[in-house]
Amino acid sequence: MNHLRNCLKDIDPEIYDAIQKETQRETYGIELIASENFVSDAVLEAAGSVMTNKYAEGYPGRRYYGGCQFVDIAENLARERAKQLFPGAEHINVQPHSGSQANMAVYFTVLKPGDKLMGLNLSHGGHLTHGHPVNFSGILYNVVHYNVDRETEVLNYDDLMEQAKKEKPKLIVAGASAYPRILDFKKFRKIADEVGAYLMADIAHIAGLIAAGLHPSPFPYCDFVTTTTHKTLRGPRAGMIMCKEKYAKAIDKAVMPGMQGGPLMHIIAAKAVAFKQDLQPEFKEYQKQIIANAAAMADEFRKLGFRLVSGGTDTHLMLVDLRPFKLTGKTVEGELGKVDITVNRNTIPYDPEKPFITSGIRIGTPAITTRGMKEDESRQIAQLIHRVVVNIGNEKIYEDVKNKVRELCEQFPLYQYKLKDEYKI
Ligand code: DSN
Repeated sequence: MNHLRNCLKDIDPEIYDAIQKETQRETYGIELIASENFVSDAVLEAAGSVMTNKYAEGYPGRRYYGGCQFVDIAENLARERAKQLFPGAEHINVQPHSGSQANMAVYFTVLKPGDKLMGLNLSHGGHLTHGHPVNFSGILYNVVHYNVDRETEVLNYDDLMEQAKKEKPKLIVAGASAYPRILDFKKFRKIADEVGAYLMADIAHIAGLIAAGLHPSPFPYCDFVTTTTHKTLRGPRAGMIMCKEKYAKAIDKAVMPGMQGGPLMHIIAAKAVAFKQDLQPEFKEYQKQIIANAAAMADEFRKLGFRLVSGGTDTHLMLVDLRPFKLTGKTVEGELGKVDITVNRNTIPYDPEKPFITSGIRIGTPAITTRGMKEDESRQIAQLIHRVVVNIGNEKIYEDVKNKVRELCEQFPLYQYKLKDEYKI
């Protein structure tokens, strides 16, 4: 970036070193965390720009600070492009700092403390902000959780209807962070209508698939749709709210001044850049490849003797049950880390293990697909994971797997030019 003087190394060598080592980790490792991705250079440039300096409380054209004429351009572009990406959205607010805050703003708009919220249990694939007792959502609201079916491990919409009729929630949250199957927003709407509830979709994980038309759209069924921008959308780490026009004013007020002060204008600029890239025809091909890679990897896992929650995946992620190998998520996460494969441990539905241990790992393909990997590499990765799983503690095998990981990463390079010579390995 030519407006920067590359002075970090001199001013703060410790942070410089940590950033280079993170670059090294991303460059030479296989990233399978389903909620992560790698942003483009253009997104990174906007996120690291001088727009970080600007206060802009308010909205474009109606700010509480002077000098907002250029950040207004960024926010207007982010909103317009998001609208093109999600044409069903009547109103968009691009200011939430994160997905959690996007959810918070919706809750603040329609719920009062003590009101009833119905969301998917965290241990069945939901999210902390869907009512977990240690999260603000569980503390402020009267939460009822729904679960996946014990046999099929997918949502049973008839059961959900019965539960909603009994509980009469004011808001139903349709969304997940570890659910490998399609969400049926139309059925959620029917349930919400039956009990007079608001319906919010949290599409943080699947936003890219939806934008590409590869997952059923939550529009027009949902009153509110929240998302993060850094997962399948491949933008900066942040959030966004989409809603029906009739809630526009209330949502904007809930975000600012209700919940946030100054928006992060450098991140909003980076969102605009990401959305521009998401509107290109290649983005749809990218999303298709994410799904194809997940399907190939899931198929390979099954052949290798793993059990997949719900039997497989329709999306970018899968939940791998490790009990057939008598291993826990914690162990496998740690051992895969030793060979530079990054995953996260995850509870599986009705998990007998504690959430810190878990019986499963969650695996997603957005990041390896960004590197250009395809079905063949996805199958190879499943085989590498299997080799570790059946050879726990075997240093020789680990060394071999680590070399193979390195070879794969070199075939599909990432960030080489950002890695300074002394950090190349
Ligand atoms: N924590 C994120 C995830 O990993 O899925 C969800 O926001």
